[in-house]
Amino acid sequence: YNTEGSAQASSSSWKKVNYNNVYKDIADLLEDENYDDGSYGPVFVRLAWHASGTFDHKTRTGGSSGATIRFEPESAHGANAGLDAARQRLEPLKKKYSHISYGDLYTLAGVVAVQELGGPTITWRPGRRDKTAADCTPDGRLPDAAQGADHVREIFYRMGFNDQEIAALVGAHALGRCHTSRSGFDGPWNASPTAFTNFFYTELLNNTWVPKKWNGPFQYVDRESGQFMMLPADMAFKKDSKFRVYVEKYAADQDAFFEDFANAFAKLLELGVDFPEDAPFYKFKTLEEVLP
Ligand code: ZEM
Repeated sequence: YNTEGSAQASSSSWKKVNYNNVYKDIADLLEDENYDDGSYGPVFVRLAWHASGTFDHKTRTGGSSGATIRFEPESAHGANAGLDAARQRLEPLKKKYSHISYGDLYTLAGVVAVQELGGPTITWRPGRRDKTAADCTPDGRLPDAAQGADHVREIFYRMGFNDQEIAALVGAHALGRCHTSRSGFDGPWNASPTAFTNFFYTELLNNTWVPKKWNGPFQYVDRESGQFMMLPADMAFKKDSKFRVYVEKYAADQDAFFEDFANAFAKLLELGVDFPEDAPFYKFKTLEEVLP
């Protein structure tokens, strides 16, 4: 991809792209039996989140506009380990749709993944403009999995989220897994890591989580099977009484989770973006809804 650090040329480039076609092409890239649990969906969601979650509302820096996650030093920040797999997978679409910005491509990939894996419809707008390597955010803006509720609040309040939104967003940990080669942590959160469900909350509440016995970083595994995991930061949502209210709500009510996640995720992907006034809102249909 563009490693020269050049920003996008024209402010109206975004108008030349058919985003319904991009949606379909991203959806076609999800499945790969040789990658992880068979889908790039989870790592696309993580890419969209890490491209966006650098936002600081006080300085109005960071966020998905700019797509500085593709440049060093940001791409090499510890939290972003492994996300090159997602960026490489999407790169052919940047070639095919030359007028799309990386910021739009990465955030749209998160939307496609959530929807195609069975999650809610995410309202999305185009018009992010790519920046240069000079605009990379400093290390430390994304959450540290080894820490607890105070740290999680500090990080997400900086983006402008409240406790309810934070608790809804972390439900994305129904998807995917931890990789020892990336974060150092190990394992999936549940038995269906390629389906968007409210299982983060049900597993968190219904299992007994015990420290994993290993030489790796401190994490939890479920006592019964030892196959599923929780990060220390995940456990904070069970221990913290204010977060726990939402965990219980979302465990009991998948529709409430889907609605709150859709709103919070759409907000995340728009943090710090100055959209063109005429940028339309899209609600994409899934492939299943479109195809006969
Ligand atoms: Zn995650 N996340 N995350 N997250 N995340 C990982 C994986 C995934 C935290 C975290 O440290 C980690 C949100 C919030 C938080 C996803 C989505 C979202 C991993 C494992 C870690 C360590 C990485 C690896 O080894 O590959 C922390 C501390 C969070 C705050 C409390 C939010 C918000 C997300 C989206 C809305 C997803 C989908 C994955 C799985 C990635 C994959 O490759 O399978």
